[in-house]
Amino acid sequence: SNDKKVTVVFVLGGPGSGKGTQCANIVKNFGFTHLSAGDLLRAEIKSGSENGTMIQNMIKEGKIVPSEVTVKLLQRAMQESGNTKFLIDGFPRNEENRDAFEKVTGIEPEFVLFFDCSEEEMERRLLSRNQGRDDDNIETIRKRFKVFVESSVPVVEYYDAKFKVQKINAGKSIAEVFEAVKIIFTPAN
Ligand code: UP5
Ligand code: MG
Repeated sequence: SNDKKVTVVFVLGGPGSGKGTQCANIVKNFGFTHLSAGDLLRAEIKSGSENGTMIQNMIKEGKIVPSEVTVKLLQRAMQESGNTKFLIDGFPRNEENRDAFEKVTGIEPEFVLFFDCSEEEMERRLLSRNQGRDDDNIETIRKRFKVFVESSVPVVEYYDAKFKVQKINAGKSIAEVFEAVKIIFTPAN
């Protein structure tokens, strides 16, 4: 049938907090499929889609792409994966994203993994990443931080009020952060 139980964990945290890095570790150990909304949007730009130029301009400005675009990409990737367990990284970034995903897919997240990191540390990481991302320059980084505080933190607060947030101190080393992540994903018995 079409209604196998689907498990979704939203992975949130500021730009450079380590979402992608830790999701790769979780995949290796716990059998999830990792879907980075940002990676899906960047792939859409590369594919030459009709939305490509709009997406590219929004990413360059650190703005949040309309959810009809992002939700479609996520839904397609979920269907194509053949898996039932997903880490959705960097989404939902605002209330509109959250509402659209819930309405379109009918999925509520199991929990939200939230990587808490200082802006100083995130800025340091982003400026030394050197992967040629259009948005890893100081002007765009400042815009991304502002959008995170104004639009994405309220989403974390929404789930926190429902006791669904697992907060991790993401300012430590990659290995130390993963030790804390592992505890959350390891069944109690
Ligand atoms: N690093 C990682 N962990 C470390 C640690 N513990 N100690 C030291 N270094 C660490 O890590 C960043 C860098 O830090 C790497 O070099 C890593 O080695 C190192 P990474 O794991 O890549 O962090 P991540 O949180 O994934 O950072 P990213 O830059 O991807 O976060 P963003 O949330 O800014 O980017 P995303 O790709 O999600 O979105 C980009 C843009 O797309 C958004 O600004 C927006 O314009 C758009 N977007 C939407 O519009 N809608 C969406 O739904 C999603 C994105
Ligand atoms: Mg990322």
